[in-house]
Amino acid sequence: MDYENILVERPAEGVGLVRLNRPRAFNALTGPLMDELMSALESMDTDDAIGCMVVTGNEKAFAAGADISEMAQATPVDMIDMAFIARWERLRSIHKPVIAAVSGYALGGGCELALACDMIVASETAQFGQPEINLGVIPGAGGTQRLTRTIGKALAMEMALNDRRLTADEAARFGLVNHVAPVAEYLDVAVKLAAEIAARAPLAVRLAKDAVNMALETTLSAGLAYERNHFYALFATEDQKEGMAAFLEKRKPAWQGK
Ligand code: DAK
Repeated sequence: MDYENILVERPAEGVGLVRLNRPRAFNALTGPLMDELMSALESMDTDDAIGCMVVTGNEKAFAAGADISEMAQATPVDMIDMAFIARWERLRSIHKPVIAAVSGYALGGGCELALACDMIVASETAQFGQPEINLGVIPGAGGTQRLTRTIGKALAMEMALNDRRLTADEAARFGLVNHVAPVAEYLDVAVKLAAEIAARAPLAVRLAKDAVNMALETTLSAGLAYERNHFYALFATEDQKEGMAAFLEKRKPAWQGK
């Protein structure tokens, strides 16, 4: 498929990579760019050759937020008609893991896009922020909710109310980021992590992602029951039989995704 705002690659076995590609606007997330990103991820999600996806920008910017010129004159009805919300919600329906590889600016919707991914690998220059307050609005794609759940109320308040930015090291310290690497290496680190996950039992990976995400949605009792049901369900798979047999026979498992 031809895309105008993203680049799609297969940098390693089992890994699909999407590069946001509007460098002159710091990858500001226009509607067409978001549509292309979601279409690319959805097509990778149903591609048996791919087990994990990476979304990245360039060294200077992951993304500087939603495109302000698209929103400047909008009414509330325009925002709803633009299918703004639906576009972003599509990310929540992706079953395979998505890793954000972030360098430079991850601001506003850019920060929220990274937060909506399953893991974040950051370069040393990454900068996470919710500067919407400077525009007379607030985060609208999960910033107040996902940040608060991840880094806690105190810092989330400061980010949303006073444009406090987090460096990569701070983001790692507060649990927002999985790994920090030099600019020259962060994408390789993300792709290596994705390749490792892609080589694992696909159905177990999918259910593990789903169960971890459920922890953000529900009570502990309901979450434990949800986890247990996923655990039981995996005993209906060939991969569970193979994984346990391989352990007992002291060999490497050969996953089928069945
Ligand atoms: N939108 C549009 N253009 C942008 C942009 C953005 N977010 N960020 C940068 N650009 C453009 C600039 O307009 C400029 O364009 P030209 O003038 O060259 O045509 C070009 O990129 C270079 O920017 P600067 O000249 O400003 O470069 P600097 O190095 O001085 O500064 C910067 C770089 C990234 C620090 C600065 O551009 C900046 O602060 N950008 C805005 C960051 C921001 O406020 N982001 C939050 C936007 S609001 C929702 C979904 C999503 C959202 C809300 C709801 N729903 C599902 C409901 C998201 C909202 C947002 O993200």
